[in-house]
Amino acid sequence: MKSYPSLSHWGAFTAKVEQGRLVGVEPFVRDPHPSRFNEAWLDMAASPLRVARPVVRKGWLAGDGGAGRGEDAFVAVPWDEALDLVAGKLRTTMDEHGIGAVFGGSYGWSSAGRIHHARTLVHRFLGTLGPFTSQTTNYSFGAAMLFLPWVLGTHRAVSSVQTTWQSIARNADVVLAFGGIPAKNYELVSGGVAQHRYEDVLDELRASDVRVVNISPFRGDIDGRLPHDWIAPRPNTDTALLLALCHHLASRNLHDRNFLNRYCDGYDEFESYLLGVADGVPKTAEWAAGITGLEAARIEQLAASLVGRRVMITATWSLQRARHGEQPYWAIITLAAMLGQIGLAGGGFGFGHGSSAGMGNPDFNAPLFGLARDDLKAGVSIPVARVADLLLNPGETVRVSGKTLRYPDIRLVYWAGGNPFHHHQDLNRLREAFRRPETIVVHEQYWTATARHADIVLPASIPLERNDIGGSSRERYIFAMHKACEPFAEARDDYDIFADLARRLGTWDEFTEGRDEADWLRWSWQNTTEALARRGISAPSFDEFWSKGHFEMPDPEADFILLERFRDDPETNPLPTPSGRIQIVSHALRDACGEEQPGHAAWLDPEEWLGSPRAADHPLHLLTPQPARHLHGQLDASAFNRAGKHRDREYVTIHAGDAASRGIRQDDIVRLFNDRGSCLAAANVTDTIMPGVVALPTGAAFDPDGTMDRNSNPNLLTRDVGSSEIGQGCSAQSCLVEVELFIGELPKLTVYDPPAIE
Ligand SMILES: Nc1nc2c(c(=O)[nH]1)N[C@H]1C(S)=C(S)[C@@H](COP(=O)(O)OP(=O)(O)OC[C@H]3O[C@@H](n4cnc5c(=O)[nH]c(N)nc54)[C@H](O)[C@@H]3O)O[C@H]1N2
Ligand SMILES: Nc1nc2c(c(=O)[nH]1)N[C@H]1C(S)=C(S)[C@@H](COP(=O)(O)OP(=O)(O)OC[C@H]3O[C@@H](n4cnc5c(=O)[nH]c(N)nc54)[C@H](O)[C@@H]3O)O[C@H]1N2
Ligand SMILES: [Mo]
Repeated sequence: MKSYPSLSHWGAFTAKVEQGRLVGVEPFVRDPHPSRFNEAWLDMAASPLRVARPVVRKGWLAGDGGAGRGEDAFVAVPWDEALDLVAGKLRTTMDEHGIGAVFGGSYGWSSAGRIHHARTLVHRFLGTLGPFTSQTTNYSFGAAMLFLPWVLGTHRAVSSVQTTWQSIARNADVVLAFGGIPAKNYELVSGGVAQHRYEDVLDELRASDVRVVNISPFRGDIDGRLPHDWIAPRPNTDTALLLALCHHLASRNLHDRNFLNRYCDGYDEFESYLLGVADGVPKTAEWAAGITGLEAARIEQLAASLVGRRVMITATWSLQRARHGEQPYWAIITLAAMLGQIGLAGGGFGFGHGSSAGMGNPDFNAPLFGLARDDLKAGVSIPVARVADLLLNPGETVRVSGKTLRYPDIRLVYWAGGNPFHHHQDLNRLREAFRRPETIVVHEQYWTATARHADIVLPASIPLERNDIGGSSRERYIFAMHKACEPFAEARDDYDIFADLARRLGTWDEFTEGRDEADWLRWSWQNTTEALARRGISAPSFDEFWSKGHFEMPDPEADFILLERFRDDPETNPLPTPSGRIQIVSHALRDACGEEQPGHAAWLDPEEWLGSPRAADHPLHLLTPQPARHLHGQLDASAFNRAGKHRDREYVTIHAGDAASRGIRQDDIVRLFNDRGSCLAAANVTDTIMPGVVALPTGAAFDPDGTMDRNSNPNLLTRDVGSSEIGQGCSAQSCLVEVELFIGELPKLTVYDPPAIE
């Protein structure tokens, strides 16, 4: 038996290989609480769902214009023929319509390894051909990414290092955790968890006696082992609750005027909205009660409990994956500013504690290098979540954070390392959008729904089948990833596929820079070594690193606290905003981002929520949290994940009262539906979710039958609309549905078998 170090987003491990086959997976010895997801490799490495050879859709060969996508059979073709077809189609598309007609945004998580990171490689390859159409921001925190620069000057408060848990535990009196601190999210981090620390975070908070408040529709968003209070506002109404907390402070003159004067801009204008001077509606606890469904007294109590205390306000990213998802974040910044503790240990705010492993870790800032090339600029770049709009509306415009983008006419779509039929909202609409282009090319390891909707599918290797270097800047270790097995069937590395295509298209030199995998590994480590040297940290030689399998980052000297330097000296370290301070009010945003934006944190109707007229027909608010037993659409088919399902359907969590009134009992199969579509799930009846709210995690593979999904993919139901003109982020969490008992024979799933290949 041979052993090879490797890495997934959910953790580092040693692959045990016998006669070329993976037979065991041992977690990284320095990971105190390894993820069980690793087990899934045992059946996923050589799963029947692996794409085995290049295939082309029959209808595409017959020139059906895309009509049969998602339904046709495929024909297997030799690699050379497949590459000729792809290169030929790229060439004719460029000749006839220009490279802007090629869409290569290719959003998705790809691999933990940085050299073989598929999405980076798509961009690098298409970039050698010219300014192709791409995607910016992300599904995770896209709304915040474009919003925060208006208020803080950059999006680092959501995209970069967060105030450490250690400093919060030591210094905070109260943690208000919007969206909680869900254990499941700590299973992984983009780039790979080195050490799962959720238990440590719980221990630190428990030991320090800090009062933790879970503000979320779901009690389980904080592990029961950490004593905490639970406050459950209706989904998408956090802004109203936050405004009422602000109102409590302002109306009693308990806000920190010194902080607001010295560090913020525009408070007085915001206050006139808050007190109702501007619109005649004071944002009182009574007012917020009508929106959030909480009792006014409870809101007053919560507000009073913050006064004179050191308060840390955290929010998960889910709050902003919603219609007007920018507003709760602005309201949090505003409340934190009124409390006056931004930049102090144990105070202020954080966006992402609770959303993935590594959040709140010490600032390791591990330097990792992949094959991105900034000199190969993309052309038009749309916010990721506007993908269906792009394909459906060529020539139309969209407003994004004060700019106008025109959607190019897309003829060819290229995807590698992502699964839009997992990640996008309103999949019936996406299906229609995916019928528009002339050609869709996908590299995949597995027969995902996206691969099934493509014209040419090229089989890609998995990390165990290639050498790489991986890690997350947030984690303590950088990892060597050794090739443990030969590629499955005819699978190839994305890098080699692109190199061969580049050769056909005359850009091989530019794409490869003359390097192969071995050269890139050394190049990457050399960059890491130099970056570390600039910080006075010495790294071992490549060979030493490679044979040891990991490199340990030293502990940073100080605890990271968000905006500490600004707090210490705002004159020397101003924020890159118009005022140099925190924009409690932004006239620039108001003027740039459409009529509905008042230019400060405000309650804006999210349209699909429990207080809207639409709730008459679809009275339940559907949340679509990240799945507890896998990563997005990945590992869905694994035995490990399927053991957590019931009759091969995902569980939907529903309140006992809502279940009883619909005649639904534990484990019953139910149908979730609205005007956009429907899917099936198994009922998990509980009182840990608030009445009126149901939660169906993402990730079940889309198995369409007309407009319904035989499986449990919640994106049949979610709404495909931008968060607002500010962020144009995804609004997955603003969605109303009805749930009913499913009667009849459970349809047979087809998506866990490969499609027909001739
Ligand atoms: N309703 C709803 N929808 C959501 C969300 C939500 O909260 N609610 N969350 C959103 C969020 S935050 C995210 S990040 C997205 C995630 O969306 P995605 O990142 O698109 O989801 P994954 O399933 O991780 O897709 C990655 C795909 O890349 C493939 N892959 C991995 N490695 C390689 C490789 O080396 N080469 C190639 N060619 N392929 C590879 C995998 O097999 C997998 O199919 O989903 C979003 N969708
Ligand atoms: N196990 C596992 N972990 C993951 C992932 C995975 O696929 N699997 N994906 C990773 C990725 S890509 C990302 S971006 C992060 C996402 O991280 P998050 O966005 O934090 O994850 P979610 O599970 O969508 O949301 C967290 C909780 O927010 C609550 N919530 C939803 N809407 C509201 C609301 O309106 N108000 C309040 N107060 N609470 C609300 C829900 O109850 C939910 O459980 O997770 C990462 N972690
Ligand atoms: Mo994400």
